[in-house]
Amino acid sequence: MGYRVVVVGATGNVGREMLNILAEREFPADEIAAVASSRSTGMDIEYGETGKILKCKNLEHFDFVGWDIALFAVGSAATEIYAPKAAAAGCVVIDNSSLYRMDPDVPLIVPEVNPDAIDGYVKKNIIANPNCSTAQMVVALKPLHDAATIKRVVVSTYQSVSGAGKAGMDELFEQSRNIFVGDPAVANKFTKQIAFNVIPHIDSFLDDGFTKEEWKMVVETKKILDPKIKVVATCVRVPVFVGHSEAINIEFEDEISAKKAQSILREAPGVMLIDKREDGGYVTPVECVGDYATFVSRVREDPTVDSGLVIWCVSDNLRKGAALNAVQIAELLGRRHLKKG
Ligand code: 11C
Repeated sequence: MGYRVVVVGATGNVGREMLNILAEREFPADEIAAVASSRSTGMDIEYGETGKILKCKNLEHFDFVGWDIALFAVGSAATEIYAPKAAAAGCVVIDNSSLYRMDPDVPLIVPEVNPDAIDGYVKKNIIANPNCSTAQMVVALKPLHDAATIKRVVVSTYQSVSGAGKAGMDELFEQSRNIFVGDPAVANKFTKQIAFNVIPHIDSFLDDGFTKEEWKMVVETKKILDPKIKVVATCVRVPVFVGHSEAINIEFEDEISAKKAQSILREAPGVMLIDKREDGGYVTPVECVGDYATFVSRVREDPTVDSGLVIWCVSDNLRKGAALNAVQIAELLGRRHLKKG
């Protein structure tokens, strides 16, 4: 006997990837429901490449009773209404929004980093999935933290437009086309032109001058990996469709050489080290699309601190940054708590 699984937000970028990944990994599901807002009711949705078509159901009227797991990929406003309903109906919610991430009664999980924290899900029947830029960073940092204890992280991100949903991808496409044909590059989704440009602003501004995206990288890293680690981030939107990149400066308590770090990262779960120190011997976002790994390249020692490294980290933000991590959480939940068969 398998699970009855709901994907909420099944027509969005992340929801579709959730369905693809559930199918790819042959998640032991007896039944899958694709659920979205009323606009999409009745729409045909592919269950990965299985050839199976799911008819989209209306979230407003969906009854979560009898369903085991719901993967939520909708905004915080809809999550706030429907996630507690699903959880109260006995369906465990794995939520991709930022709503519950910092709730002390909700575990925030990256399975390669803090799998044991999942046991806390029983308090609310909800598990949070981190922000995409945090997820890939903590996968890369975890093995290095275990080896030499990280004190401080300075990260600059290069985030793709798919992080802002389909509207972000459409805006990059439209603006690029308009610029080529001499039409105005109108900005709607982003605050400035994104085509052939970079924008140092993701999510809303906070009183201290940081953005919420930057704040999330700080607090989520502390919750998932270690509250003692200091993090400062600059998050930047770049004209890339899929794949977030990060330049990460890491300061350690203990000595760690670049060579040692490379050998640790080579063996680390979820990490793929591609670091040839030659032309093209590193990973760029277009190469990570559709992959599961968090890629690490350009590992080198930082000569400006006593013990420090600089790394380049790239991952598919819709996969490890969202849908894959959510499905891995569902797999972990199944192994530890919701055993079937
Ligand atoms: C972006 N990281 O690239 C964001 C998207 O808190 O889950 C995900 C926002 C979040 O725009």
